[in-house]
Amino acid sequence: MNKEIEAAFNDHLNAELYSSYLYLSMSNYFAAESLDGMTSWMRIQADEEHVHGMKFIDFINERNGRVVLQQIDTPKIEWSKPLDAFEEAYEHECLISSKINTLVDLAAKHSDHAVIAFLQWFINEQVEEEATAMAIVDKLKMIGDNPMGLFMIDQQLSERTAEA
Ligand code: OFO
Repeated sequence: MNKEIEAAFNDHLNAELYSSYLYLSMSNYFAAESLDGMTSWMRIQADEEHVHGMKFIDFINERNGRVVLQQIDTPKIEWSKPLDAFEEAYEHECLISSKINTLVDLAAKHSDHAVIAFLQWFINEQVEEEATAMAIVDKLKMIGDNPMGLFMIDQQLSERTAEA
């Protein structure tokens, strides 16, 4: 595996694991707020990000690269309201999308088509994840400070199940 791509993949797998940490932290914030649906939704999101990190690990190993695990930053633990947490989740997804785009550019620079093919799955996933987070942000903005609205969104989010 090209060394520059290997280093960038190691950095990116750290970013995916940080995403998992961040969403786990948000999940615990929602638990403290007794928002069970959001707690569960974010926990599933955290699990998915962990899987994303594992996909990078598997790919690096398959290509005879070397996985180097790095320290994972401590995520924040408090948000002022659910809307703030979901807005931050949306912004974080946009950041991850831009990092994936940079990886694609790097792979193109080295004409590594296998890497580009691998990253294609993440490009599609990010489109979905940005849209999902934005849809929740929009709903939370719509309800404002209405507790009944928050209760209903929380109920809706409790219906999310882990992907098989
Ligand atoms: Fe949602 O970030 Fe992974 O890819």
